[in-house]
Amino acid sequence: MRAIIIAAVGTMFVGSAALAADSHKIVLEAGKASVYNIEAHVGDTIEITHEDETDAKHDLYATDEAHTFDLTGMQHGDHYDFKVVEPGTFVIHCHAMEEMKITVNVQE
Ligand SMILES: [Cu+2]
Repeated sequence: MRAIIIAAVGTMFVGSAALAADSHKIVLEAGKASVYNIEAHVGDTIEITHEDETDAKHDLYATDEAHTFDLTGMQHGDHYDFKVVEPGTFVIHCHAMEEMKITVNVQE
């Protein structure tokens, strides 16, 4: 699974490179996410890190047209970074936990 995540990161970084871009961390820990709302700008990076040592599964995915990924099988220690490339709002869901929804609001 780790190799698949790294390969996906490679393609996601072909987005626009904005100056002074921020990064926003989502840490998966103790059965939950560290944030459920992210305010970002185009060119910012979202960094998802799996640090959960419980049995909770975090198979995060997003189906937004401009921000699509599926991290099914993510394991402790894995991480996935991607750039937000389009303005708008999308939600990162978790296949394993219906209540886990992280809203990302992207402005120009
Ligand atoms: Cu989860």
